[in-house]
Order: sequence, then structure tokens, then C-alpha cells
Amino acid sequence: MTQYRDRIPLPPPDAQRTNMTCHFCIVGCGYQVYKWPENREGGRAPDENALGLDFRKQLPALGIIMTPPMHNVVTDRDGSRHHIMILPDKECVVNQGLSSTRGGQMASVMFTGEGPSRQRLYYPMLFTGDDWVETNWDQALQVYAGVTKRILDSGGPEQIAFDAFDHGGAGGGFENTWGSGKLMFSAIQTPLVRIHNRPAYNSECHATRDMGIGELNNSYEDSELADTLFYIGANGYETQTNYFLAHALPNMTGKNLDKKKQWFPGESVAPAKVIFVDPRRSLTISVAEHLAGKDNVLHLAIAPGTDTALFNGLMTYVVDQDWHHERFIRDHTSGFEEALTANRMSLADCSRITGVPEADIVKAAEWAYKPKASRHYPRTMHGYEKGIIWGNDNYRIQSALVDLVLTTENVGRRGTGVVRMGGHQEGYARPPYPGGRPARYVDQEIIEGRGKMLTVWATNPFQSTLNAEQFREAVYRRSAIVRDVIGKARGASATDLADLIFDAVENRGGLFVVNIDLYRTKLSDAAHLLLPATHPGEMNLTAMNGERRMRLSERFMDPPGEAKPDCLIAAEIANTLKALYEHQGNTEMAARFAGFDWTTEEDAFNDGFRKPEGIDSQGGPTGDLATYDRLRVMGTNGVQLPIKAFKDGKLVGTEMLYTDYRFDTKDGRAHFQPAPWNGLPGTVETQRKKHRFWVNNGRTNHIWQTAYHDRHLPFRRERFPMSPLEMNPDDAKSLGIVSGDIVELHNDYGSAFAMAYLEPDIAPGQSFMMFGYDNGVVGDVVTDWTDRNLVPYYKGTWADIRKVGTMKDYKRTVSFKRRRFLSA
Ligand SMILES: Nc1nc2c(c(=O)[nH]1)N[C@H]1C(S)=C(S)[C@@H](COP(=O)(O)OP(=O)(O)OC[C@H]3O[C@@H](n4cnc5c(=O)[nH]c(N)nc54)[C@H](O)[C@@H]3O)O[C@H]1N2
Ligand SMILES: Nc1nc2c(c(=O)[nH]1)N[C@H]1C(S)=C(S)[C@@H](COP(=O)(O)OP(=O)(O)OC[C@H]3O[C@@H](n4cnc5c(=O)[nH]c(N)nc54)[C@H](O)[C@@H]3O)O[C@H]1N2
Ligand code: SF4
Ligand SMILES: [Mo]
Repeated sequence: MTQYRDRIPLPPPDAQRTNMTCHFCIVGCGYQVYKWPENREGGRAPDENALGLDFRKQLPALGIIMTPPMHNVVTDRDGSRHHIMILPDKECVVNQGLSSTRGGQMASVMFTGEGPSRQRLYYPMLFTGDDWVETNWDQALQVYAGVTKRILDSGGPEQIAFDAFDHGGAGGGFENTWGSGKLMFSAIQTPLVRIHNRPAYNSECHATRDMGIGELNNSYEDSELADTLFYIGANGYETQTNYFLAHALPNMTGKNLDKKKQWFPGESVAPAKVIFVDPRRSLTISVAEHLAGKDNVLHLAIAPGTDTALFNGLMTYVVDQDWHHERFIRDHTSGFEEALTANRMSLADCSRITGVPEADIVKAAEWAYKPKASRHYPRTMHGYEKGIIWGNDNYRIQSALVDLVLTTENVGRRGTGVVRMGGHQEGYARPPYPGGRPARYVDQEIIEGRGKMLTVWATNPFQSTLNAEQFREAVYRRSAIVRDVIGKARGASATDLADLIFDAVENRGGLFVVNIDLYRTKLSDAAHLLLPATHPGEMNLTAMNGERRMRLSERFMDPPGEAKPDCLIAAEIANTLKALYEHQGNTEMAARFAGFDWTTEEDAFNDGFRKPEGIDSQGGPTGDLATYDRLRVMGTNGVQLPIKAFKDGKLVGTEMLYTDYRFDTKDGRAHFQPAPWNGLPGTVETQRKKHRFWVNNGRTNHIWQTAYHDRHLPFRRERFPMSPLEMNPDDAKSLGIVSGDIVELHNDYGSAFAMAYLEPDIAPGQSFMMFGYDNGVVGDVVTDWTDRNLVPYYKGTWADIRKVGTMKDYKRTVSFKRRRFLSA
């Protein structure tokens, strides 16, 4: 196992060097990839290695971060073997040389042809009824396009379902969102599409956009400049690690006071105060207290799902203290009075509903909104993520939050912002979605027997959707009808197979399932066809991070077998359908599948990102200024979208939005929206009344998403053989549970299994389960409730917990040491 080696070779001075953006989280840290032949090695003198460092003497602390998981040996298609080393880039302003436990292992997850990466898909695979066999692209495409065409011709596109990525990073990028989007929306024209992390085609941020404020409106640097950092349902240390470490932390510890003084002459400045809104004492809170001191950190441990009440209480208090920005409200917004009347909530009510002491609400208001000693309004940066996005009524909470932010003008000024902290990087470029709003609740459609074909593209809903047990059960049941037919086929050509499958989905309630992925996953177990994709490093890919910073990640190695970039898979599907329609003489339909004559991912980029007329692209109207060549020159610092100009050989970007007070509405004003507190939804309330434990859920530092790479890496797998469930020790004791026991969570929606992990910081009656894992799926107990736009409340469910039994091996091999620095 790579992780346990104690020696790594150095790259020689002539090693090939390319840019790489970490393809995991939103932060998009810059890395440099070094690649050189296996039989060579650099020397320790500075002129003998590509890093130019003198390894003959002790390097200064953190002089360079270089660990065994950052090195690997890969085999290209011509059989040549090369060392690769993927090192964090000191020159990158995002991470400034820092890596994280996820990004720092990028080299370990690259394809080597041995070890864990043998699990990658090499070729298209077809299920024969009881077994998987490899097949070639031609056969696979004939079956895929054949079934698609039959469904299109008989009932139209409404029955062709997709569950697809819509982001940047691995399983995304502008190239791939464009390729897949053009296929789904322009060519096939189906509205039966959901996004990889939610059951419909909608936005995570409808409310803030409706109010005229895009959700990524500042720079990471604004966290360095803020007077107060407000973290709302966001566990930044574990989920946006190097953003927290490189930008927020120096501000909390007062390291960048001089910088703040320079930026804001005449204003009082001090180390940032930090406010966390989270029912759980997260790891980030303990890290912040440890490093910034408890006096500078305020944890508002609200009752689950009560954020709206908190923001309304704060808005009311701020206005009653006369701390609101009258001039800004008058000149640049509309609807303030109406929203204030609707949202008005006394401190007493706010405290009663949220469970936060009145004194703490007042303290938060003073830290965030009370004019400073210099009489300037404080600069407060509001960062929110899945605690409210997947919270109790996404639309309502976001309206309440942005109302509070507008009341205090915390947008469009440096050091402020109301922003998503983010999940993946972004990389959106698609034709408009052909359905309305609200879109279709695709999971329910499938459960209720609608949709004849489902393509699951770079996502794994079996581990990540809501009401997951019932969804899996429906897909298995309907997929089995098709499997049965395929199993009985003998000597069937691709055309025969398409006929048989079509009959099963048309007349017998079957569902044809196709999975486009890097690996075989839990979802693949219910599929009939698998198509192998590439990820960054194996293709050129562009994406932007949480401050709209766009970079090109360069291809430096070959993918396994015949795996292809997703955009080119989309093109091949479209081209196969085009040929089928041409063959039939149906020129009208053939024309719909035209425009996919791409041979490289750069062709897809030029077709989508750079020609944004009539499409919905984060590149905007100036996207055409970006070319691969120009982006390559911009290196790991790239350019912040939207691009303003190309000048002196460089792309010039935009650091902060709305500094000109022009908001994204027709009249240019930001719009307040009434957002009265509305309690818990009935569906959720029913589970709360019936069951003892709140099942909070989310991420841990060392596991990325559905663990698609991590589950194959012993270092990660041995850490968490099963999803950990953080429980309060007294609660556990009352059920006879100790750390390492297997427990079952169960409610009206399903049951989920987990490994108990006792943690004193978890409040009684609460629990926290790692989401998305393959061994223990929390989504099995998440209700099917969504808000008006079909955005789920993943974080809100209640269940009972029972001890299943003792797992001796977990107790022997897993560390149950506390992960928090300090107790509350
Ligand atoms: N290590 C790691 N990092 C990741 C990922 C990963 O898989 N692993 N995934 C990436 C992705 S795709 C995403 S979307 C982001 C998510 O990033 P985050 O949103 O930071 O992560 P989560 O753990 O999902 O949830 C954040 C917090 O919401 C809190 N919460 C629960 N209910 C409520 C509530 O009612 N109100 C409030 N205010 N808070 C509540 C939880 O206690 C939790 O601490 O992380 C990204 N980064
Ligand atoms: N209970 C609960 N549920 C949640 C959440 C929660 O907080 N709680 N969070 C939600 C959120 S924010 C998210 S983002 C989702 C995550 O849920 P998913 O989107 O289902 O999870 P991922 O692991 O990101 O899925 C990526 C899949 O794509 C494959 N893949 C990776 N790179 C590529 C590529 O380049 N091409 C192709 N074709 N495949 C690739 C991987 O092997 C993997 O199978 O879960 C959501 N579900
Ligand atoms: S913080 Fe995010 S982008 Fe940066 S190295 Fe870690 S996982 Fe990658
Ligand atoms: Mo996400």
C-alpha cells in the first residue's frame, strides 16, 4: 500500500510539469503534476531535481508538503511506465501550498493498472442476465441508441430519464456538463432529468437568485478581510478545508491585521469574530475555538431546522436597534417594509423557538451588525452550506437569510458576501431545461412506475438520494423485468436486444438502467449497461471554484482501457442516434442530433462555454475570451469569472459581484422576500413525534462523497469500515451501545445500519451519521419531503436506534479516539 512507504523518488529537472486543480471539493486547490520515466530519479541537490530544492539539508518546516500518497507509478496505453507526483502549488493563491487529506492523495487514486485502481471500468460492460461481460463501444452504443430511439419514436422524450452531474471537478467540468446537457436538452429534449444531489432539475439557491443575488458573489480573500465570519450550517474545516485554513483562520487569529488596516484605512479592525449556526458542535467549531480562542467564537446551537426563526429574530433586533442601512435599503432594494412586517419576531420568541439564549442572540447581532467603534458598519461574511440548503424549507430559510443580509448591506462590499461555501467545483454550461418550475420529482416518477429508461451519470443515488430504500427497491424491481428478458435472449444482435428491452419497458413496466461511471458501484448492481468514463488527469477539464476562479486541469496520462471523457460519450450517443435516423430517412430527427462532431474535449469546450448565446453558462457573454491556450498560461491561479478582458496576454477577471449595486433583477434592485417562520414540515414532524433521535448527517474530513475512490483504499476503509454514527455517550449507555457496535436506525421510511462512535459533543437525543457511504446508507431513513421547488430536507429526519450487536473486529482495528480538539 502506497501510504505506508517511507521513501519517495524526486522528479528530475526535465520532468514534465502540468497544472492540476484538485478535482474533489469546491475550493479547487492548485497542484502541480510531475511526470517522468520510471527508470529515472532526480537528485538531492537543487539543480538535480525539478523542485529546485536542496534536499541535502533539513528543509524548513512546511517548506514543502510531500508525502507518499502524492506519488504513484502509472502505465500509459503504449505500455510505458512513469512516476507521477502531484504536489500542492505554493504559487496558487487558493491553497498557497496547502493540501488536504483528500486532495493530498490524488496521485493514489490515479489509474495504475494495479492495486485499487484495477477496480476502474476499462470497457463498456453488458449484463447478460446473470453476469457482466465486456463489450465494445460500437455494440454498447447500438443498444443504448437503439432503445432510446424506440422510446422516442413511440412515446416521445418524456419517458427518458437521466440522473446527472451538473458541476465542476471530477464527474463534471464545463466540457462534460455541456456535452451531457446538449444531449439531454437539445437533442433528446427530455424534462425527466434530475441533478446528482437532488430529485429534480432545480437550483440549490432559487430564493437568493430570485432576490437578485447569485450565490457565489465574493472572493476567498473576503474571508481574510471580514470583521465577522458567520458560518451557517457549514462545517468548513472538514468540507472546504484549505479555504478555512488559508483564508478564514489567519483572520480569526489576527495574522492579517496589517492587511485589513491597509484595505480599510480609518476603520477599526480586529481579529475576526466567528459565529457558527449549527445544532451540532462540529469539528470546525472545536478547531476555531482551539486556534482563535473561545472568546472570539460563538456557537448558536439552534434546534434543528429553526434557522428561519433565528434570522428573523436577528433582523428584527437589528432594525429595532437602528443598525440597518437605511440608505442602501432605500436606494438599492425593494420590499423591505413588507418583509420586515412578515418576518418580525421578538427576542423572546426567537429564543423559545431556536433554543438559543437571548443573550447569545444579542451577542451575535452585536458582533455581526452593530456599528464599529469607528462608526463604520461591520463587514460580515455569511457563508452557508448544506445545513440550510438541505435544511428545513430551503426557499424559506434562504429568503430569511438574504433579508437579514440586505438589511445590513453585507453584499457587494469587500469583506462581506452571502455565499454558498460550496460542494463540488462549478462548471455549468447547458441549454435551458425544457421543463418548468417546479420541475419533475424524478425519484417519485420512477417509484410510481413512470420513465422507461434511466441513465445514471456520474452519481450514485443508491447511496445518496432521499427515501433511498424505497427508490432502490423500485429500481431493482423494475430493472429485474429487463434483466429477465436479457437473460433469456440467445444469439441476439444489438438490434434484437434493443427490441427485446423496448418490449420489456414498453409493455411490462421494466426500466432499462445505464450507468456511466469510473467504477462499478452499488447502482451498477441494478444496471444493464455500464459505460466507462475518464476523470481529470486523463482528460483536459475546466471548472471554476467557490470564488468563480476558472482553471484548466491538464491531461497528463492515459485513462484505463477504452474509457472516454463524458462529453465525448455524449457525442457518440448523439452521433449514433443521428446515423440511425439518417438511415431511416428521418432528416428532421437526424438534425436534432447534429452538432456533436467533436473529437476532443476542447471541441466540446469551444462549442459550449465559448458560444454561450442562448445557453445557460457560468461563463456568461464574455466566455468566448477563454481558450485552452490562454487558460494554460493563467496556470493554477486561472481567472475569476466573469472575464472582463484579455489584456497583455492575460485574462482579467472579477473579484466581487455587485460592487456597482446592480443586482440580477430586471430593475437592478435587490428584492426582499417575506419569510415568516413556518415550523417543521408535517412529514418530518410526524417522524419527530414518533422517534427518539434526530438523525443529523453529513461529511467527515477524510471521506470524499460516496467513497467511490476511498472504499478501495485500505487507509480510508480501515478508518471507517462502516458509516460512523456519532452518538451521545449517555444515550448510547441507555441502549447498551458502545463504540464499534453495529446499530440499526429505523423509522417509517426504512432502516439504515451504522457503526456507533460515541462523542460527548453530540447533544442528547441527537446523532450524526456520515452520509453517502456504501456500507450503511443514511438516505434510507430520510423522508421524501421537499420544499416547493423540490429541494430535499436531507438533514431532517428522526429515527429510533437499536443495538444490532458487537463487532469485535471494528473494536480491534478502528480508532474511536475523539476527533474534536476540545470539549464545549
Ligand atoms: N471531506 C469532505 N468534504 C466535502 C465533501 C465530502 O464528501 N467530504 N463533499 C463536498 C460537497 S458535495 C458538499 S455539498 C459540501 C457540504 O459541506 P457542508 O455543508 O459543510 O457539510 P455537511 O456535513 O453536509 O453539513 C454541514 C453542517 O450542517 C449542520 N446542520 C444540520 N442540520 C442543520 C440545521 O437545521 N441548521 C443548521 N444551521 N445546520 C444544520 C450539520 O450539523 C453539519 O455540521 O462538502 C464538500 N466537501
Ligand atoms: N442524507 C444526505 N444525502 C445527501 C446529502 C446529505 O448531506 N445528506 N448531500 C447531497 C449532496 S450535497 C451531494 S453532492 C450528493 C452526492 O451524491 P452523488 O452525486 O451520488 O455522489 P458522488 O460520490 O459525488 O458520485 C459520483 C459518482 O460518479 C463517479 N465519477 C467520478 N468522477 C467521474 C467522472 O469524471 N465521470 C463519470 N462518468 N463518473 C465519475 C464516481 O465513481 C461516483 O460513482 O449527495 C446528496 N445526498
Ligand atoms: S480542500 Fe478541497 S480542493 Fe483543496 S485539496 Fe482538499 S479536497 Fe482538494
Ligand atoms: Mo454536494
